[in-house]
Amino acid sequence: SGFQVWRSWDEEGGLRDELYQLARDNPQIAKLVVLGETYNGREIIALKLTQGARGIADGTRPAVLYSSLQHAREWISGEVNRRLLHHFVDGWRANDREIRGLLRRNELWFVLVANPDGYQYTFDAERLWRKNLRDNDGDGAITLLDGVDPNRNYPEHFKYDEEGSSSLFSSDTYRGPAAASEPETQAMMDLYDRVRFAFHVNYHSTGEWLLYPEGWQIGTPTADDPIYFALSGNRDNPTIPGWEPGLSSDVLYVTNGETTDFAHAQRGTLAWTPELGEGIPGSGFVFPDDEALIQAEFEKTLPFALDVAKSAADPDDPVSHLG
Ligand code: 0X9
Ligand code: ZN
Repeated sequence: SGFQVWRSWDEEGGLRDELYQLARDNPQIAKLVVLGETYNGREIIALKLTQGARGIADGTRPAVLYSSLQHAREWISGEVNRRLLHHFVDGWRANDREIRGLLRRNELWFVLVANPDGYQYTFDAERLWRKNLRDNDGDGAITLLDGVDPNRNYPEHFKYDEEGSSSLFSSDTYRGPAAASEPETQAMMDLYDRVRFAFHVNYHSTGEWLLYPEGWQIGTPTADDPIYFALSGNRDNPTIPGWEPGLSSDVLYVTNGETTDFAHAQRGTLAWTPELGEGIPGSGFVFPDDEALIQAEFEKTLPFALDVAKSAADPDDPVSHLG
Protein backbone atom coordinates (compact mmCIF):
# COMPACT_ATOMS: atom_id res chain seq x y z
CA SER A 1 0.00 0.00 0.00
CA GLY A 2 3.03 2.29 0.02
CA PHE A 3 2.84 3.05 3.73
CA GLN A 4 5.56 2.48 6.32
CA VAL A 5 3.23 1.32 9.04
CA TRP A 6 -0.42 1.34 7.94
CA ARG A 7 -1.86 -1.81 6.47
CA SER A 8 -5.29 -2.41 5.05
CA TRP A 9 -7.53 -5.37 5.81
CA ASP A 10 -7.52 -7.10 2.43
CA GLU A 11 -3.91 -6.71 1.30
CA GLU A 12 -1.43 -9.55 1.52
CA GLY A 13 0.16 -9.33 4.97
CA GLY A 14 -2.65 -6.96 5.98
CA LEU A 15 -4.48 -7.02 9.29
CA ARG A 16 -6.68 -9.98 8.38
CA ASP A 17 -3.68 -12.10 7.37
CA GLU A 18 -1.86 -11.04 10.48
CA LEU A 19 -4.63 -12.25 12.79
CA TYR A 20 -4.68 -15.67 11.12
CA GLN A 21 -0.88 -15.86 11.24
CA LEU A 22 -0.76 -14.89 14.90
CA ALA A 23 -3.32 -17.56 15.77
CA ARG A 24 -1.40 -20.18 13.75
CA ASP A 25 1.91 -19.28 15.41
CA ASN A 26 0.57 -19.27 18.97
CA PRO A 27 -1.84 -22.19 19.37
CA GLN A 28 -1.25 -22.46 23.13
CA ILE A 29 -2.54 -18.98 23.86
CA ALA A 30 -4.53 -17.75 20.84
CA LYS A 31 -7.86 -18.70 19.34
CA LEU A 32 -9.43 -16.95 16.37
CA VAL A 33 -13.20 -16.63 16.18
CA VAL A 34 -15.11 -15.37 13.14
CA LEU A 35 -18.01 -13.45 14.65
CA GLY A 36 -19.86 -12.66 11.45
CA GLU A 37 -19.72 -11.08 8.03
CA THR A 38 -20.10 -7.54 6.75
CA TYR A 39 -22.31 -6.39 3.85
CA ASN A 40 -19.45 -7.04 1.46
CA GLY A 41 -18.70 -10.46 2.92
CA ARG A 42 -15.63 -9.55 4.97
CA GLU A 43 -15.08 -11.52 8.15
CA ILE A 44 -15.46 -9.79 11.49
CA ILE A 45 -12.76 -11.44 13.55
CA ALA A 46 -12.11 -11.70 17.28
CA LEU A 47 -9.01 -13.18 18.82
CA LYS A 48 -8.97 -14.68 22.31
CA LEU A 49 -5.70 -14.70 24.28
CA THR A 50 -5.46 -16.94 27.32
CA GLN A 51 -3.25 -19.82 28.37
CA GLY A 52 -4.67 -23.01 26.86
CA ALA A 53 -6.98 -20.92 24.67
CA ARG A 54 -8.30 -23.77 22.57
CA GLY A 55 -8.93 -26.24 25.38
CA ILE A 56 -11.00 -23.99 27.58
CA ALA A 57 -14.50 -22.68 26.90
CA ASP A 58 -14.91 -19.01 26.00
CA GLY A 59 -15.95 -16.87 28.92
CA THR A 60 -14.46 -19.15 31.57
CA ARG A 61 -11.97 -16.65 32.98
CA PRO A 62 -12.32 -12.97 33.88
CA ALA A 63 -12.45 -11.25 30.51
CA VAL A 64 -11.50 -7.95 28.89
CA LEU A 65 -12.36 -6.79 25.37
CA TYR A 66 -10.08 -4.43 23.45
CA SER A 67 -11.69 -3.20 20.20
CA SER A 68 -10.77 -0.68 17.54
CA LEU A 69 -11.49 0.63 14.04
CA GLN A 70 -15.21 0.84 14.59
CA HIS A 71 -14.77 4.12 12.73
CA ALA A 72 -12.98 3.41 9.49
CA ARG A 73 -10.73 6.47 9.31
CA GLU A 74 -9.37 6.23 12.86
CA TRP A 75 -6.33 4.21 11.80
CA ILE A 76 -4.31 4.89 14.95
CA SER A 77 -6.90 3.01 17.01
CA GLY A 78 -6.21 -0.26 15.18
CA GLU A 79 -2.46 0.15 15.33
CA VAL A 80 -2.42 0.89 19.07
CA ASN A 81 -4.64 -2.13 19.67
CA ARG A 82 -2.49 -4.32 17.39
CA ARG A 83 0.59 -3.34 19.38
CA LEU A 84 -1.20 -4.17 22.61
CA LEU A 85 -2.05 -7.62 21.26
CA HIS A 86 1.61 -8.16 20.35
CA HIS A 87 2.73 -6.87 23.73
CA PHE A 88 0.86 -9.76 25.38
CA VAL A 89 1.90 -12.38 22.84
CA ASP A 90 5.56 -11.33 22.87
CA GLY A 91 5.58 -11.11 26.66
CA TRP A 92 4.19 -14.60 26.96
CA ARG A 93 6.74 -15.96 24.48
CA ALA A 94 9.56 -14.22 26.36
CA ASN A 95 8.37 -15.78 29.60
CA ASP A 96 7.54 -12.44 31.19
CA ARG A 97 6.25 -13.32 34.68
CA GLU A 98 3.57 -10.68 34.85
CA ILE A 99 2.16 -11.36 31.40
CA ARG A 100 2.24 -15.12 31.92
CA GLY A 101 0.24 -14.57 35.10
CA LEU A 102 -2.24 -12.30 33.34
CA LEU A 103 -2.85 -14.85 30.58
CA ARG A 104 -3.22 -17.70 33.06
CA ARG A 105 -5.87 -15.85 35.03
CA ASN A 106 -7.73 -13.91 32.32
CA GLU A 107 -9.13 -13.96 28.82
CA LEU A 108 -8.10 -10.99 26.73
CA TRP A 109 -10.20 -10.54 23.60
CA PHE A 110 -9.21 -8.38 20.64
CA VAL A 111 -11.31 -7.09 17.77
CA LEU A 112 -8.74 -5.09 15.82
CA VAL A 113 -11.03 -4.14 12.96
CA ALA A 114 -14.65 -3.84 14.05
CA ASN A 115 -15.64 -2.28 10.70
CA PRO A 116 -13.56 -4.03 8.02
CA ASP A 117 -15.66 -2.81 5.02
CA GLY A 118 -15.30 0.80 6.04
CA TYR A 119 -11.63 0.37 6.94
CA GLN A 120 -10.80 -1.14 3.56
CA TYR A 121 -12.73 1.68 1.87
CA THR A 122 -10.43 4.25 3.52
CA PHE A 123 -7.54 2.64 1.62
CA ASP A 124 -9.34 2.05 -1.67
CA ALA A 125 -11.50 5.12 -2.10
CA GLU A 126 -12.00 7.69 0.65
CA ARG A 127 -9.44 8.21 3.42
CA LEU A 128 -11.92 10.05 5.66
CA TRP A 129 -14.79 7.53 5.51
CA ARG A 130 -16.19 6.86 8.98
CA LYS A 131 -19.20 4.54 8.76
CA ASN A 132 -19.79 1.02 7.46
CA LEU A 133 -20.77 0.41 3.81
CA ARG A 134 -24.52 -0.15 4.01
CA ASP A 135 -26.11 1.01 0.75
CA ASN A 136 -28.70 3.21 2.46
CA ASP A 137 -30.47 4.35 -0.70
CA GLY A 138 -30.11 1.03 -2.48
CA ASP A 139 -28.67 2.51 -5.69
CA GLY A 140 -25.90 -0.08 -5.88
CA ALA A 141 -23.11 2.48 -5.45
CA ILE A 142 -21.39 3.86 -2.35
CA THR A 143 -21.97 7.60 -2.20
CA LEU A 144 -22.13 10.24 0.52
CA LEU A 145 -25.68 9.04 1.26
CA ASP A 146 -24.45 5.66 2.44
CA GLY A 147 -23.12 4.00 5.56
CA VAL A 148 -24.34 3.57 9.13
CA ASP A 149 -22.35 4.75 12.12
CA PRO A 150 -21.67 1.50 14.02
CA ASN A 151 -21.27 3.54 17.19
CA ARG A 152 -24.91 4.72 17.05
CA ASN A 153 -26.55 1.40 16.17
CA TYR A 154 -26.64 -0.35 19.57
CA PRO A 155 -29.91 -1.16 21.32
CA GLU A 156 -29.25 1.20 24.22
CA HIS A 157 -31.17 4.48 24.07
CA PHE A 158 -31.21 3.89 20.31
CA LYS A 159 -32.67 6.93 18.54
CA TYR A 160 -33.19 8.62 21.94
CA ASP A 161 -32.78 12.07 20.42
CA GLU A 162 -31.56 13.71 17.22
CA GLU A 163 -28.60 15.34 18.94
CA GLY A 164 -26.91 12.07 19.86
CA SER A 165 -27.46 10.35 16.50
CA SER A 166 -28.97 11.25 13.14
CA SER A 167 -31.91 10.10 11.01
CA LEU A 168 -30.22 11.34 7.83
CA PHE A 169 -28.51 8.88 5.50
CA SER A 170 -25.83 11.45 4.74
CA SER A 171 -24.91 12.12 8.34
CA ASP A 172 -21.71 10.74 9.80
CA THR A 173 -23.78 9.72 12.82
CA TYR A 174 -26.63 8.06 10.88
CA ARG A 175 -27.95 5.46 13.32
CA GLY A 176 -29.31 2.96 10.78
CA PRO A 177 -32.88 1.74 10.17
CA ALA A 178 -33.23 -0.11 13.48
CA ALA A 179 -31.29 -0.95 16.62
CA ALA A 180 -28.66 -3.62 15.90
CA SER A 181 -29.55 -3.56 12.19
CA GLU A 182 -25.89 -3.76 11.21
CA PRO A 183 -23.78 -6.90 10.93
CA GLU A 184 -20.93 -5.16 12.77
CA THR A 185 -23.23 -4.50 15.75
CA GLN A 186 -24.63 -8.04 15.69
CA ALA A 187 -21.14 -9.53 15.61
CA MET A 188 -20.09 -7.58 18.68
CA MET A 189 -23.32 -8.44 20.48
CA ASP A 190 -22.77 -12.12 19.69
CA LEU A 191 -19.39 -11.81 21.34
CA TYR A 192 -21.09 -10.21 24.33
CA ASP A 193 -23.43 -13.21 24.48
CA ARG A 194 -20.49 -15.58 24.38
CA VAL A 195 -18.39 -13.82 27.01
CA ARG A 196 -19.27 -11.76 30.05
CA PHE A 197 -16.71 -8.96 29.96
CA ALA A 198 -15.56 -7.22 33.11
CA PHE A 199 -14.09 -4.40 31.00
CA HIS A 200 -14.18 -3.15 27.42
CA VAL A 201 -11.75 -0.64 25.93
CA ASN A 202 -13.11 0.68 22.60
CA TYR A 203 -10.25 2.64 21.00
CA HIS A 204 -11.19 5.63 18.84
CA SER A 205 -9.58 8.90 17.77
CA THR A 206 -9.09 11.82 18.15
CA GLY A 207 -9.02 14.04 21.19
CA GLU A 208 -6.81 12.77 24.02
CA TRP A 209 -9.75 11.94 26.24
CA LEU A 210 -10.60 8.87 28.29
CA LEU A 211 -14.38 8.74 28.04
CA TYR A 212 -16.84 6.57 29.93
CA PRO A 213 -20.64 6.03 30.04
CA GLU A 214 -23.39 6.69 30.08
CA GLY A 215 -23.04 9.17 27.29
CA TRP A 216 -26.69 9.50 26.21
CA GLN A 217 -27.17 11.88 29.12
CA ILE A 218 -25.08 14.30 31.09
CA GLY A 219 -26.64 14.52 34.54
CA THR A 220 -26.58 11.25 36.36
CA PRO A 221 -23.50 9.62 37.79
CA THR A 222 -23.47 5.83 37.88
CA ALA A 223 -22.88 3.53 40.81
CA ASP A 224 -19.72 2.43 39.05
CA ASP A 225 -18.15 5.87 39.06
CA PRO A 226 -15.60 5.02 41.80
CA ILE A 227 -14.22 2.26 39.56
CA TYR A 228 -14.14 4.55 36.54
CA PHE A 229 -12.36 7.17 38.65
CA ALA A 230 -9.85 4.69 40.02
CA LEU A 231 -8.84 3.47 36.58
CA SER A 232 -9.16 6.71 34.59
CA GLY A 233 -7.87 9.17 37.18
CA ASN A 234 -9.18 12.70 37.30
CA ARG A 235 -8.39 16.01 35.64
CA ASP A 236 -5.51 16.82 37.97
CA ASN A 237 -4.10 13.32 37.97
CA PRO A 238 -5.16 11.52 34.78
CA THR A 239 -4.14 7.92 34.20
CA ILE A 240 -2.95 8.78 30.70
CA PRO A 241 -0.77 11.89 30.94
CA GLY A 242 -2.45 14.93 29.41
CA TRP A 243 -5.69 13.10 28.70
CA GLU A 244 -8.88 14.35 30.29
CA PRO A 245 -10.94 11.53 31.81
CA GLY A 246 -14.67 11.93 32.19
CA LEU A 247 -18.26 11.24 31.33
CA SER A 248 -18.33 11.10 27.52
CA SER A 249 -21.36 13.37 27.20
CA ASP A 250 -19.70 15.93 29.44
CA VAL A 251 -16.18 15.92 28.00
CA LEU A 252 -17.30 15.52 24.37
CA TYR A 253 -20.97 15.33 23.37
CA VAL A 254 -24.03 13.16 23.87
CA THR A 255 -24.50 10.02 21.82
CA ASN A 256 -27.19 7.37 21.72
CA GLY A 257 -27.10 3.76 20.56
CA GLU A 258 -23.42 3.86 21.51
CA THR A 259 -21.23 0.84 22.23
CA THR A 260 -19.94 1.57 25.72
CA ASP A 261 -23.40 2.68 26.89
CA PHE A 262 -24.74 -0.69 25.73
CA ALA A 263 -21.87 -2.49 27.45
CA HIS A 264 -22.40 -0.70 30.71
CA ALA A 265 -26.18 -0.52 30.89
CA GLN A 266 -27.03 -3.94 29.47
CA ARG A 267 -24.05 -6.13 30.19
CA GLY A 268 -22.64 -4.63 33.38
CA THR A 269 -19.32 -4.17 31.63
CA LEU A 270 -17.23 -1.18 32.58
CA ALA A 271 -16.27 0.39 29.28
CA TRP A 272 -14.15 3.25 27.99
CA THR A 273 -13.75 5.10 24.74
CA PRO A 274 -10.13 6.27 24.68
CA GLU A 275 -9.87 9.02 22.09
CA LEU A 276 -6.29 8.72 20.90
CA GLY A 277 -4.17 11.66 19.82
CA GLU A 278 -3.27 13.06 16.40
CA GLY A 279 0.48 12.42 16.48
CA ILE A 280 1.11 15.95 15.22
CA PRO A 281 -1.32 18.75 16.08
CA GLY A 282 -3.69 19.36 13.19
CA SER A 283 -3.42 15.87 11.69
CA GLY A 284 -6.93 15.02 12.78
CA PHE A 285 -7.86 11.51 11.72
CA VAL A 286 -4.82 11.30 9.44
CA PHE A 287 -2.28 10.25 12.06
CA PRO A 288 1.20 10.43 10.48
CA ASP A 289 2.65 7.26 8.95
CA ASP A 290 5.53 7.50 11.39
CA GLU A 291 6.79 4.55 13.42
CA ALA A 292 8.13 6.66 16.30
CA LEU A 293 4.94 8.68 16.71
CA ILE A 294 2.73 5.59 16.51
CA GLN A 295 4.85 3.68 19.01
CA ALA A 296 4.78 6.69 21.35
CA GLU A 297 0.96 6.75 21.22
CA PHE A 298 0.91 3.05 22.07
CA GLU A 299 3.37 3.41 24.96
CA LYS A 300 1.52 6.35 26.39
CA THR A 301 -1.71 4.35 26.61
CA LEU A 302 -0.19 0.98 27.56
CA PRO A 303 -0.19 1.44 31.37
CA PHE A 304 -3.94 2.11 31.31
CA ALA A 305 -4.59 -0.95 29.12
CA LEU A 306 -2.52 -3.06 31.53
CA ASP A 307 -4.30 -1.69 34.59
CA VAL A 308 -7.58 -2.78 33.05
CA ALA A 309 -6.28 -6.30 32.38
CA LYS A 310 -4.89 -6.57 35.91
CA SER A 311 -8.21 -5.46 37.38
CA ALA A 312 -10.43 -7.95 35.51
CA ALA A 313 -10.26 -10.62 38.20
CA ASP A 314 -11.62 -8.25 40.83
CA PRO A 315 -13.19 -5.20 39.16
CA ASP A 316 -14.49 -3.81 42.45
CA ASP A 317 -10.93 -3.44 43.68
CA PRO A 318 -9.16 -2.00 40.63
CA VAL A 319 -5.38 -1.92 40.21
CA SER A 320 -3.96 1.38 39.00
CA HIS A 321 -0.34 2.20 38.21
CA LEU A 322 -1.02 5.59 39.82
CA GLY A 323 -1.41 3.75 43.11
O1 0X9 B 1 -18.76 9.98 18.35
C1 0X9 B 1 -18.25 8.91 18.66
O2 0X9 B 1 -18.70 7.81 18.33
C2 0X9 B 1 -16.95 8.91 19.49
N1 0X9 B 1 -16.08 9.97 19.04
S1 0X9 B 1 -15.37 9.88 17.54
O3 0X9 B 1 -14.74 11.17 17.27
N2 0X9 B 1 -14.22 8.80 17.56
O4 0X9 B 1 -16.36 9.51 16.58
C3 0X9 B 1 -17.27 9.16 20.95
C4 0X9 B 1 -18.18 8.18 21.59
C5 0X9 B 1 -18.19 8.33 23.09
N3 0X9 B 1 -19.48 8.60 23.64
C6 0X9 B 1 -19.98 9.86 23.81
N4 0X9 B 1 -19.30 10.91 23.47
N5 0X9 B 1 -21.17 10.01 24.38
ZN1 ZN C 1 -14.53 7.11 16.47
